[in-house]
Amino acid sequence: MNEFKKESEILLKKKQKEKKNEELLEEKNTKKEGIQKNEAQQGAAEEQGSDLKEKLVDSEFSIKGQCAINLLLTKLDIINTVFLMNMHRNVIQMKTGRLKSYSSVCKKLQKKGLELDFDTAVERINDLIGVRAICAYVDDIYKVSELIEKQKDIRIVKVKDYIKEPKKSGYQSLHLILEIAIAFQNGTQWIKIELQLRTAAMDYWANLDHQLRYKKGKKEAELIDEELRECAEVIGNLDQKMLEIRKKIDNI
Ligand code: 0O2
Repeated sequence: MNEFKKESEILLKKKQKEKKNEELLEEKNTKKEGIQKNEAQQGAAEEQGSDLKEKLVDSEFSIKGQCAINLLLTKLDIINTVFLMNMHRNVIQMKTGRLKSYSSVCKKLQKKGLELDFDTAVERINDLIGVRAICAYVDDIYKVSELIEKQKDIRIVKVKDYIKEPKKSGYQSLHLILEIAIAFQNGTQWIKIELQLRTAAMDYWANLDHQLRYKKGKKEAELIDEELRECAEVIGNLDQKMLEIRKKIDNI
């Protein structure tokens, strides 16, 4: 009897193991199918947007976009130099510019439920052309923004102050959606460009959050999301504290 019980237990364990393996295999295949489906959808969408690619990449638009980036970067350089002369410190610690990649444009249009065409992209996406400047302190962000707003060859389209009102994710930055005048072959052209201004601490946070955004939808990501929200609050408080200390030092 005991012998029989032992054999039944072994058989039961074997069956359980086989079932678990089958479940694992099924889960793996479903995941693979999901990835393949997403890739196929993305591929089809990008195919549909071939006119978009032609006009966006290596095009007149990208040349003008690069000019707008260079011009704004130079303006930021000048602003920093003026502050350096007056305050003896670098207000802008780092700056970069980029043209949004074709696949990011497709993803953003799809996310907004828009047609994959060039005119829609130019009209509805603010950051096709973008510059990011990292400032030392929160008040520096507003000083730089004030000087940018005063420039005669810059028009302010929209200001999004995610420092005063952080996003639900915890994201903090000041976004200026601008139009900048470029002297081109047949006269002046106004090019839309987004300037993101943030502190080094906000940038540190945003870079990590950006990595997580590619993993959204997974269970672990939700928990990390919450942790990141908490960190954003700590970073906001830290930026304020650092600013208070700097002001005290300025007054010595
Ligand atoms: P990527 O890959 O960084 O370029 P709207 O202008 O209102 O129609 P949009 O463009 O989503 O919609 O505006 P929003 O929310 O101001 O975001 C513009 C950009 O700010 C984003 O571009 C990001 O670069 C950055 N951003 C906004 N929210 C977050 C956030 O929660 N976390 C991080 N890390 N960055 C954020 P993209 O194209 O979404 O992304």
